[in-house]
Amino acid sequence: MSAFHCGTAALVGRPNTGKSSLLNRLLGQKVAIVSPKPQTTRHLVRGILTTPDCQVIFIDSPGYQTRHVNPLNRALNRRASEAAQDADAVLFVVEATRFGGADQAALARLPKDSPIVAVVNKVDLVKSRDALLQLVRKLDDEKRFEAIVPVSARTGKNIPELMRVLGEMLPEQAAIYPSEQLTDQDERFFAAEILREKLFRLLGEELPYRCEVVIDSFREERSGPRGPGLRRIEASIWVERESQKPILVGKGGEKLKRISTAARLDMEKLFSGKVYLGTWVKVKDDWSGDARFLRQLGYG
Ligand SMILES: Nc1nc2c(ncn2[C@@H]2O[C@H](COP(=O)(O)OP(=O)(O)OP(=O)(O)O)[C@@H](O)[C@H]2O)c(=O)[nH]1
Ligand SMILES: [Mg+2]
Repeated sequence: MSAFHCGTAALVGRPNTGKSSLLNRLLGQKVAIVSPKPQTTRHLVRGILTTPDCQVIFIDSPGYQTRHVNPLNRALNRRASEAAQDADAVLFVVEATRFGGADQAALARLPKDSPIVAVVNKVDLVKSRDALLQLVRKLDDEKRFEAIVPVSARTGKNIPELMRVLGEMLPEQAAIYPSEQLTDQDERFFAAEILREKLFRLLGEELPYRCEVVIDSFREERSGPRGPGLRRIEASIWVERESQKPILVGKGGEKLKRISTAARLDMEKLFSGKVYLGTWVKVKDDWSGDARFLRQLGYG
């Protein structure tokens, strides 16, 4: 019988390459938020996958970016670097349709001695085999990768091959977590993430970047004879200007209601129970440039 492998694997790369989608596909369940907009991920999200051969603790990270650099962006880049630094293996995720300067900048930030797999995601979008081969060759020229694995988070193509390659790169040791455990982060964390995903999906191009979610209270009522307990969640959505508030709230509160309802339904699915979600919109001038406020939010 071959030895069991267990360790951490960081998902890194420039924004929007599909790191979070890939984590969800690998786990077979949605834990990381996803949107068509770049810079959706702001927190390190941990997802645990146990197979008969290995246990991988995946760490999804914010896309490394060089544009619009403010204190928030710098904190996010730091987080991505830390995730790579601390991991046993790195999954460097690029899009199958391009490998450019932004990818190279992200690659240059990775620790010199980490084992790295280049994950070429979104192969479902590739029209010609030649174009894909060319991209793989370009990656190979970097001479940084233990392996180059084309996959699709959308269709699931080649995910077992990625797991096979990755498992062998992790240290030989027993599992750290019970095999059924999906994450070690709490429901409060995921509640904030789910609400932030809805802001990214249901607001325009700019406003999501001006929003931050803070869970002010999370209480689980005991289950009783009338059924399982209700989770009572109160959340603040911070925006940067008074003028952004009415856009987020919408006419007659309609927009905020849509956002809150979508978030509540997703929370109920993930937590397998009823949720009451109260949301308040608050203003903190230019919060994404305010180092003190960022520290309070945990951006360190
Ligand atoms: N066609 C296709 N689209 C994908 C695939 N994987 C992800 N996407 C889409 O790419 C977009 C970005 O996906 P995310 O998973 O949020 O990307 P990310 O790398 O986590 O982005 P950041 O957190 O912003 O760095 C979303 O619209 C996804 O639906 C794939 O395999 N094929
Ligand atoms: Mg992401």
